[in-house]
Amino acid sequence: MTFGETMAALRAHGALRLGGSLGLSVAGAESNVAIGLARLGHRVRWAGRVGADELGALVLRTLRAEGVDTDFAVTDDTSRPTGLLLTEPRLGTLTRVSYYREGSAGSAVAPDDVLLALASGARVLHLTGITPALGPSAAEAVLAAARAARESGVTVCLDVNHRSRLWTSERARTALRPVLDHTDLLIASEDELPLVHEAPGAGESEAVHGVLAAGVSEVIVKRGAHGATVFTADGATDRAAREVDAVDLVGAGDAFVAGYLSGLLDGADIPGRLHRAVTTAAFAVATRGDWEGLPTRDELGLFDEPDGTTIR
Ligand code: KDG
Repeated sequence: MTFGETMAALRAHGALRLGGSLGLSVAGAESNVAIGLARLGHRVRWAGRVGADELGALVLRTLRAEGVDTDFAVTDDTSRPTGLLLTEPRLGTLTRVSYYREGSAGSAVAPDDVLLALASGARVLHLTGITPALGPSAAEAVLAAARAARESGVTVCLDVNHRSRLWTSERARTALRPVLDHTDLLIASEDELPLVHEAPGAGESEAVHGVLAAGVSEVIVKRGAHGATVFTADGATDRAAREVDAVDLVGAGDAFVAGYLSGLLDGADIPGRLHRAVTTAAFAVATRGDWEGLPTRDELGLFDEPDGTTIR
């Protein structure tokens, strides 16, 4: 299960200040992971708050259509709206994101919302470092869920997912530190590692070993086009990325997480989880949208087909 803020997403085809048409979809790191897992055939629940508005209805309808369980999602009965995000492609695969999410329903997610959802059963709880940046009750919800999950033997996965538009590195470090005490799997990109390891100037290996020593059992470092490495007490496992023509990088990290957790839920070993993770990430990179191009289980093998194949 997972929870976080899912927003309406308006996607421009060019510079926003020039106007023109926008495509309406939904976006949220945790729901991207939920959709990725549902497409791969896993049972997955998303909790969180949406506004009592049409965009909230769009979020819930989209998640349900993708096979994600939204039974514990809350429609906020105050005037808080569903959050909004705008994206504009600026230069090749460089995308600019603008948020309209302050005071949103999603940012008001509270411990009770998510503890109920967790109590109905889960093998894995997936959290991101975006949620605690949204406000005090969202930060409490993350910590309470991580603690409750750990106590009941649910595997806790935390993706650092630093959003510098939402908070500073210092605030992120302070909020994530206690969550780390209840985390089994930590996922971070190379530049996010310093956020979870305090020693100033520490290199990657020192940071990873510090996190492992603090009780995290797997540290998964994402290296974008250079693949990923998983560190455990037994050593490191590297995996190259799959080669694709990149068209849209947004959502690639979430796709990676969906693939990794899918492998974990299937009982795959670390190389098997990494293989699935780089495959789902490659689908996200090669297609437009944060989650729209994610593969179903049947489609995972498409990457092994020769270029130019037509499936008839
Ligand atoms: O990882 C992609 C997400 O960034 C996107 O879907 C929106 O959750 C989002 C965020 O907060 O940026």
